[in-house]
Amino acid sequence: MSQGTSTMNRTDELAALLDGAAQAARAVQPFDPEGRLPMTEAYAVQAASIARRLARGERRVGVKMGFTSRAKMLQMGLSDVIWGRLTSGMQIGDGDTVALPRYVHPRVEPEIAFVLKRPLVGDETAAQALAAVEAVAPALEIIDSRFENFRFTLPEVVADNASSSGFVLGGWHDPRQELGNLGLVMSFDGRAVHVGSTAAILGHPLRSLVAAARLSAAADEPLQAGWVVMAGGATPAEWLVPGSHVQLEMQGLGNVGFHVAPAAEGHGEGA
Ligand code: OOG
Ligand code: MG
Repeated sequence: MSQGTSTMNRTDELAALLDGAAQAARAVQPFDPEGRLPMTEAYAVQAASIARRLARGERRVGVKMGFTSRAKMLQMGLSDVIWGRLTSGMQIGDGDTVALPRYVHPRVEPEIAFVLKRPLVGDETAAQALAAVEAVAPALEIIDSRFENFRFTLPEVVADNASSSGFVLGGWHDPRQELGNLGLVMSFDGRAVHVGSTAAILGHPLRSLVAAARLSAAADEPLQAGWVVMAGGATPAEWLVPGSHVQLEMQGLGNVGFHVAPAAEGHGEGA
């Protein structure tokens, strides 16, 4: 034992770095630009960074899936499905206003969310997964990579909780309806910026829920009743614009949206 030096291991160091970057809304340099960190290590960093949030009083509320659509894979240049952990501190109310200084370089993407009425153990079919769903809602995810220029390797983005930063849920609806090809429009100030379909999410968003159940169970954190699962972006993500109103309209499921506060004047960097 060496007194006076940090006893933190590499996993905890990286978790502290990323958690600190999220809290300070300040980007960090890539720490694994060659993508050499094993995925198990990357997920361990993610778990340790979430543990820091839970220690500050946030609650675990679910899972988010990433790179479940070709649009997102192409936009970010990565092709493996990943997942991240959602906490209560990330939820933004439908219709609320978000302040940009809270983020490094936020983007928004249209998703669909499930809330569970029963746990899922991880080897379910789509029909079995659907039977555990209490309700579905249109949802928006605010992603905010903690890496400079929103550029990262696969282990880096996994360690960074899949860029997860905020999520907004619309009204809940009965899941026993067509979900596999719902048209959707994401608009800024009433102008459509992306048009798509839930079919973009692994061909059917229930496949994303099945994957979430499998991956969570494999990580010894099986999906719980009451948890929310965000299925992944159906279109490319868009930069948030100061002073704008972001809205998602989804066929059969209604709208969800939020406001972006206008850029503050007279507040310099590092304020
Ligand atoms: C990683 C997160 C991907 C999704 O829905 O595909 C994601 C990123 O794009 O920064 O949330
Ligand atoms: Mg997403």
